[in-house]
Amino acid sequence: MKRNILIHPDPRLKKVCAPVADISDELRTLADDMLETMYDAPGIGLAAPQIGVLDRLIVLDCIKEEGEAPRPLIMFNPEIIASSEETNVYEEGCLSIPEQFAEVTRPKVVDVTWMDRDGNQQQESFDGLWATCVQHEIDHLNGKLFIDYLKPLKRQMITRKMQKLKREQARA
Ligand code: GNR
Ligand code: NI
Repeated sequence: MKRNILIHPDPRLKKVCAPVADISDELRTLADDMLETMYDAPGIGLAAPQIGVLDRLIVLDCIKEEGEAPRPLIMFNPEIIASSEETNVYEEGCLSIPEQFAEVTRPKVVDVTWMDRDGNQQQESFDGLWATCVQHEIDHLNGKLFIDYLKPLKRQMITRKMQKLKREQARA
């Protein structure tokens, strides 16, 4: 089932999310709904707080090449255990901040641990767009948005645009 994506500013997007204890059918359904919502958007990642659920759960699939097999990843309690000194700059966007883009600098390579859909512990090193995306998603679990990396004036400009968008949506 497709879920509604919250638009910034929303207090739920500023919360630190709670770790998941063990994986229930309810949580598996939630993860599947998040993947469906992400692919439909379309986006390359989605964090549970973006649909109003304050659990430490993210999904991602950064394969963008036409014809390449999809690689949906579901991560419960993802943790960055190592980050490279080398950084990368990406033009980031966010489904909770539609049509706004800005360059963000982040570590180029990150090692991440998480629990998968079957409750198995996983670890992998991510590079390039995958590394940017997984960091962007884990930030969401800590109440952080990509605009928090921007200069206050630019952040404020984007927030005002989003407030206007939400007012217009409420009237529609
Ligand atoms: O779809 C998305 N694209 C994207 C592009 C560059 C850096 C990060 C992202 S994540 C974003 C989806 C989203 O908002 N996830 O939280
Ligand atoms: Ni986002």
